[in-house]
Amino acid sequence: MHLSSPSRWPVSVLILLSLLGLGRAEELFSTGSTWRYFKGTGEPSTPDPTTWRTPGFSDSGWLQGPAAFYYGDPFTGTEITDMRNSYTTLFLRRTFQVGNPSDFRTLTLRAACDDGFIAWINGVEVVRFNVPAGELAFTGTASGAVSPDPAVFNDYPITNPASVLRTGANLIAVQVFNANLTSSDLVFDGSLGGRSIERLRSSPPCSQPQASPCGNCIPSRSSSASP
Ligand SMILES: [Ca+2]
Repeated sequence: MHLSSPSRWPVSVLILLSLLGLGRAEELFSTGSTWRYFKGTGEPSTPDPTTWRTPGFSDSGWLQGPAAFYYGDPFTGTEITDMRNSYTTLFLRRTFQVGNPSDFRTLTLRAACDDGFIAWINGVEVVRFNVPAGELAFTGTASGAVSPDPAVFNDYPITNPASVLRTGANLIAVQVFNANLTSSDLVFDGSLGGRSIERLRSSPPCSQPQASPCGNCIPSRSSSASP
């Protein structure tokens, strides 16, 4: 059966998708994206070690490269060749654009990580994987070695997307932790995306004249106003 564009689906179908938590998939950034990164030989921001997670922090002096950030396992991207026996953490930052935060019914960080990480969006912690509770310094470590090894991609759902996303530029910050200084490997790569529902217009003008009443007309995305 041929499925037409969601912009042409009846309103009843879109409402059903909304109730089911489904809708249009929207990727905010992909795996292999470019990030700014800072090697954990010291705190990335002082005197407040949390400032680096916030949008206003300047990371212009940080290194830059594509994910995955890794050593010791068969990934591609940015190899961190001096980490083993030297430092246990890596700090990552990147910006992404959001048209309308309230459009997102779900938001998921999909990540592969060895051995643990904490992620913040616009300074708000959204995911914590395989690390202890509380604030962790640049000398912190993961709770243990990750399994399976090499690491695989897992989904980390983020609750209440509209409360953490902003219209326009958004900042995601990630602190990656190795299990210990002598660990043979490390990796982090991730993508961010969610499900959004097509915008509905209450009194739509139909783009094409129709014989029947067009109370359920939905404008195509190309012809609708920008959010
Ligand atoms: Ca490791």
